[in-house]
Amino acid sequence: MLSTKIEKSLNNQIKIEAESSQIYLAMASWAEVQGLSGVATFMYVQSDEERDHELKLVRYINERGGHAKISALVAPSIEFGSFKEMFKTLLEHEIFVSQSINKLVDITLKEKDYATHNFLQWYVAEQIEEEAQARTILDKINLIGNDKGGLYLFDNDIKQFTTNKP
Ligand code: OFO
Repeated sequence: MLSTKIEKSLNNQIKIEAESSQIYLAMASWAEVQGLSGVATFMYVQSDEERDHELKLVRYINERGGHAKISALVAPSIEFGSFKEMFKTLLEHEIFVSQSINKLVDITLKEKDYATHNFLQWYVAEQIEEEAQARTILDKINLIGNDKGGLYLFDNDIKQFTTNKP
């Protein structure tokens, strides 16, 4: 059985994962309109993954006798300036999510909820991977600079990030 505090904190994380999915969907749509089809494909996959993270939490809360509550979401931005700025925003958002997961882990220890602590380890590992991926992509973008040919290749290459995932 989940304590009220843990249930509330996990429900808050559901909202964060759902908002992440919406943010990446908005990025996918923006990239598609810009003609960056590879970036759009990547972002559509990221959006789906965040929805999976949300569902995993919903199922866990209900399985442990709590009630996963689906709430209203903050609307994402619909313009992202340049694709470099968009990936910077993505990295900053992933860092924010990692901090939120860390706080959750901390609460589970204070509440002595070792089952939820164990459940959250998957999210800890996922955040390490997602932050590292965002940094790798930003490094590549910095290498390209303003080179149009480089951008074309980047847009093509980024699809591999979606197919190389375990
Ligand atoms: Fe939900 O994995 Fe990143 O944000």
